[in-house]
Amino acid sequence: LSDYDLWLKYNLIENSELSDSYSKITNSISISSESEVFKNLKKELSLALPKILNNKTKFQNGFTNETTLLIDTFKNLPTDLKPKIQKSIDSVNEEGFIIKSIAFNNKQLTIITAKKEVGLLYGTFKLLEFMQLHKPLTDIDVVDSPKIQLRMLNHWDNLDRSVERGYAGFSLWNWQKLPEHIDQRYIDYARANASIGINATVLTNVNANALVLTPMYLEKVEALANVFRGYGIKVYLTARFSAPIEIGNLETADPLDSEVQKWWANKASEIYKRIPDFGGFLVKANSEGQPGPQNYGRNHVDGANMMATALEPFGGNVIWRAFVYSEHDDTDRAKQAYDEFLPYDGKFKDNVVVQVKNGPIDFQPREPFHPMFGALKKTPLAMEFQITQEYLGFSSHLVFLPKLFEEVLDTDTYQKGKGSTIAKIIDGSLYRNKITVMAGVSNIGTDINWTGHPFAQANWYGFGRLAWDPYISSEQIADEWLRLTYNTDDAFVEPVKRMMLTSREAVVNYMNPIGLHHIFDTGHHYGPGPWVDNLGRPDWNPVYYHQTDTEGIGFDRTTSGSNATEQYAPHVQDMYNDVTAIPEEYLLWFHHLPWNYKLKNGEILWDGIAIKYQEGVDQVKTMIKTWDASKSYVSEQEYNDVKMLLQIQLKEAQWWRDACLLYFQTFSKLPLPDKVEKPTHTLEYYQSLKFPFAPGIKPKWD
Ligand code: BDP
Repeated sequence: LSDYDLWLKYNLIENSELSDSYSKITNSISISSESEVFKNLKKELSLALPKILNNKTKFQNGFTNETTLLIDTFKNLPTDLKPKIQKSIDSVNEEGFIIKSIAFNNKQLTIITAKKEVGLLYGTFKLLEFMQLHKPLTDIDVVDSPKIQLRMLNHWDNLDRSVERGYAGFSLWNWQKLPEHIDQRYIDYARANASIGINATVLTNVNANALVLTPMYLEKVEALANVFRGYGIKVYLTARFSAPIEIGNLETADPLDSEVQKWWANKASEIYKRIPDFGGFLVKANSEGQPGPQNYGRNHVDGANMMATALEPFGGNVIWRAFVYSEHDDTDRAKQAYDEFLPYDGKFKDNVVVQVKNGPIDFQPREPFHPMFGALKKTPLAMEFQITQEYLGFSSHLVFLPKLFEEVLDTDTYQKGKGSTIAKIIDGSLYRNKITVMAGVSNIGTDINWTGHPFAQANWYGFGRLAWDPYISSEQIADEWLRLTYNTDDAFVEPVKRMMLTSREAVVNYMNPIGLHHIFDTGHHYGPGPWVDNLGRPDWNPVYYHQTDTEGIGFDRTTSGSNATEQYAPHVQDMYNDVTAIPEEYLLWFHHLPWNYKLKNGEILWDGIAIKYQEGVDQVKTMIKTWDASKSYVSEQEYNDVKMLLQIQLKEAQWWRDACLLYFQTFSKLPLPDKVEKPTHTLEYYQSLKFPFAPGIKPKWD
């Protein structure tokens, strides 16, 4: 099944001229080392080239041939070749690479070189990518480096192999068969990640189980780390704050207790004995019931720095999450993380990074950016995106997320004047922070196609590309992914690319238009539940977020309301506070407005909301048409798979539209505009819908 191969299809090139020119470049390959990384890049070439070019490749050490592909680290290149590359090599970082055609001693060389071996792996994948994209290679000159140091997947995988918010089957990690059995999946997972530059993986759920830190599991983690190392990927684990009690027999997990500190130091040293390049810990503390330093009257700095001290001798990092909101705090949930963390700016140790979700609530189809970005100037902040579609239709809906990621990364925080974009904060160029991280909550599982929806592969791919370079466009990503995955024919790529690029706005329109948010049904977060008002905490209820009444709709977060706007830079505050200046896509996030408020296009708010819901449905209908027209470019199975999923998406877009509009209408008491299709059921019907089963719910222990 080709779905399994992701974007590494290595389809045969039919154009013989192109194929011949590639063959000339690659039919003799010089490789000098037998290290793990070299073995892996050689394996990749041996797999890919015969498929792409339908011929055999010869590996040797040296370049006797007229044309040779020479793959070696810079320090191992022939001395008289080095000056030709010196300038380029000086300009790349430790993981960067160079691909260059050079005439040398009457031979034509194509050189892949780098400071470190991992760069050679990235360079090799790039060369193969260029071939699959049919780009010319004869005069190639590529100089490339990742702009972010840690390009990381966060798996929310439990030890029982269920995946929190996972919609693509079970966890890849087969703890029962590890360490002895190395599933081919682990290797293919590592290949896929390396091909897009992902270099770190957190194997376990942020709602952590301390057991993973016991020797029995560490042995298994070590086996995975041994596979991933050869692909440049470091392993991280989530650390449950109360582990010293649960698996260490201590009575406390107080970070200022010397026994606790010793326990973590010993644990770190035990882990590093097994995994010398272990990355460190990702920690969710004092959030949604997880234990943390506050249980002992301490704060985030006490907790994070204690773990950082334990990891420091080995070069490990603590990634401390900022996703906190307290049950004892009734301030607007959107404000709480900023309030809690701002006083700690500059107080964390050098090996601590604070990981912040892109928006202040929780991975909604659209949120304004998290106010912590740019506000903490002395603490490195990691971006946390969610690749798995918890609030975006799981793996049934086609939503191209790089469009969302790009919107966030391009946003200007104005925290250091105009041009203080989130991309510049994340890549460290704005505040010169030492550690830079972009994390994505993985959407991968045991499904044959890895991600449930075939197009969700593009979200994994796109996340990796943006973590490498947060400035590339979502359009470029869609274009490349389609060519690598399906077909290089422009007649296929252009319309399907447009379909992908509109899919994110479609989901916003049919779920949460004009700044609405968190109106999802309880627990599973799948369908609409704007009426839900009976959950334990006010800020778990949709009615808290849309604040609808007979007068109007929306959450007033301006100076007259919760004043969440004060957490942004003055320019952004002014824009968000001013109902005429705020981009309308954030309107109801920040403003409570009357039903007859006039939108920029002249529609009244009620009509505008209804028309957006309809537009979302219509966009899905267009997606279906586009896919139908693409039938001849993909296999029958690929065609049918996506076609069926799009039908689900249409049905559910209509469900969202009808359920939300019928509910809001009980307040607005206004008729639906003509353009909007009439609901097929009553509000009571939508309110009565129950899910017998939805995957990915939180585990029982928290
Ligand atoms: C929310 C999820 C929950 C996670 C939590 C987190 O609903 O399952 O545990 O975020 O990020 O989005 O910690």
